[in-house]
Amino acid sequence: MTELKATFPKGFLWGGATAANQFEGAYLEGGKGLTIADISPGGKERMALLRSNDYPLEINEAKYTYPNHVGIDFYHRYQEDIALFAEMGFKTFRMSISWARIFPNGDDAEPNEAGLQYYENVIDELKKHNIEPTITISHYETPLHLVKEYGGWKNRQLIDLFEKYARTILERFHKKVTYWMTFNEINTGILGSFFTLGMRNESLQNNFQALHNQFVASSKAVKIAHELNPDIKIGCMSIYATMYAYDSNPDNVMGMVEENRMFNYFCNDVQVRGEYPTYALKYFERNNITLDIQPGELDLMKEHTVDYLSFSYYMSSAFSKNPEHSDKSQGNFFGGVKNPFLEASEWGWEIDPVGLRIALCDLYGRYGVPLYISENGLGAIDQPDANFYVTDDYRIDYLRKHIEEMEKAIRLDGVDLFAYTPWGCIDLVSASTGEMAKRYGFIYVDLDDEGNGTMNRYKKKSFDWYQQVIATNGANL
Ligand code: BGP
Repeated sequence: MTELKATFPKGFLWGGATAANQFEGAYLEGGKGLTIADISPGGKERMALLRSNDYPLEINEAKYTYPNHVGIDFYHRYQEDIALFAEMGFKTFRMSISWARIFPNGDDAEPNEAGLQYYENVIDELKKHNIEPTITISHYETPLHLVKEYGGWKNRQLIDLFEKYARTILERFHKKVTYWMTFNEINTGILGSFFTLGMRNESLQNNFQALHNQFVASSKAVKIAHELNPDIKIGCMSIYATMYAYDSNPDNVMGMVEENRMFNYFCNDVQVRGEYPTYALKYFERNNITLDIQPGELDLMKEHTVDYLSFSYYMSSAFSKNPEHSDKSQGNFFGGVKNPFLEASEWGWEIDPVGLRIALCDLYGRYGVPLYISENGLGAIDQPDANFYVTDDYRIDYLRKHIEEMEKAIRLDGVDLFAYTPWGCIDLVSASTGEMAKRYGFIYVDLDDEGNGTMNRYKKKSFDWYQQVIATNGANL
C-alpha cells in the first residue's frame, strides 16, 4: 500500500454511483411505465441501433436481450446491497429516480404512490446506515411515451412535464436528501445521444433545441429545490474527457480548443455561469441553428445556476487533423486519435489518471465552484474463482492512481473537490453495451448476459481495499 498524507477534507463524501435503469430491474413492477432504457437492446450494436430510424421504439423480445429488465434486482435486494455499501463505509450513494416509476407515462395527472414509496424506502434504508443519498433526477430514463408521442426533448412540453416530476420528488424528499443532480451526462446530447435526448440523432437544430429545453428544465428544478430547502445542493452533471492536441502543431491545438469548448465546456458554461457562451452563439450562427427561446427563459437560467459541478471521468482524448495520426481501432468514446502515451481498457477507453488532475484544475479554474466526481472506474471482464472471489488488482490499480491525482489536485492545486463516487460500485448493466459482461463493481453479482446465475453478491478484492481507503479518508491507498 502506498502511504499518503491524508489531505482529503474532513467529511469528504466517499461512495459509489448507480442508475435506476441499469440495476433496479423489476421493469414493470410497482406501476412503473416503460422508459427508453427498457426498449434498448443488449449487445455490441446497441448504440448504433438506437441511432437508426429503423430501430423500433418497443421491446423486441424475439430478437434482442434485455438484461436491464431484471438488472441485478436491486429493486428487491436493496436492503442487502445497502448493508454492503455501509460495510465499505460509504458516506454517500449516488442513485437515480426513474421518472416512469413516478409518472408511468411521463404526462400522467397524478404521481404513482407506489413509486414514491419505493424510493422513500430506499432513502430511509440509506439514512439508517448514515449514508447520504445523492439523487440524479434524470439518468437515461425518459418515459417511452414521451418519446413516441411527443418526439422527445426537442418538444418544449417536456419542460413542464419534467418540472412537475422534479417538483413531485423534491417535495417528497427535500427534507431527507441534500445532494441532487439534474441531467446525467447532459453534454452527450451534443453527440445526439438517444439516451440523453430521448430522440434520434435528428439534426443539429433539434439536438440543440432539446438541450436548451433541458437547460430550462434543469434551472426550474434548481429553483424548486432551493425554494423548498435552501440547504439543498443541486448540481449539473457532464461527462468530461481531458482533451490534448496530438502535437504542438497550432492547427491541432486550435482544433482541440474547438472540440474542448463544445464538448467539455458548453453545457457547464450554461448551467454554472447561466448563459450561452459567445463561441456557442457563433457556432449556432454558422450552423443555421435558431433556438426557440421563450421570454423569461434566459433570465431563469441566469438566476438559477447550479451549486456545484459534477462530472464523470473515464478517459482522455487526443486531437489531430492529420489523417496519419488517426487510428479508428482505438474505440475511444469521443473519437480522437490514439495517444501513444496511454494504455486502454478492453473497450478501448484510454486510461489517464493524470488527465483527471488536469480535469480538476481546469474545471475549478474555470468555474470556481465545488466539484463532485460522480463517476470513474474501470470496466473489465472479471474472472471469479470457484468461490466467486474476484482478484481485481487491475481495478484497484486504476482507482488508486486516480485517487492519487485527486489528492494532488486538493493538496497542491487547491481544488475544492468534495465527493467521489466510482461508477457501478456493485456490478450492473453497462450503458453502452447493455450487457453484464463489462463490470465495474467492488461487489460481484453472479449473473451473465443470458440471465444465468443466482444473483448472489460476493465481495471482490477491491471491496476490502476501498473499505480501507474510506476508513483512512484516502490516506491508505
Ligand atoms: C456513463 C453513464 C453510466 C455508465 C458509465 C459507464 O456514461 O453515465 O450510466 O454506464 O458511463 O459506461 P458503460 O456502462 O458503457 O461502460
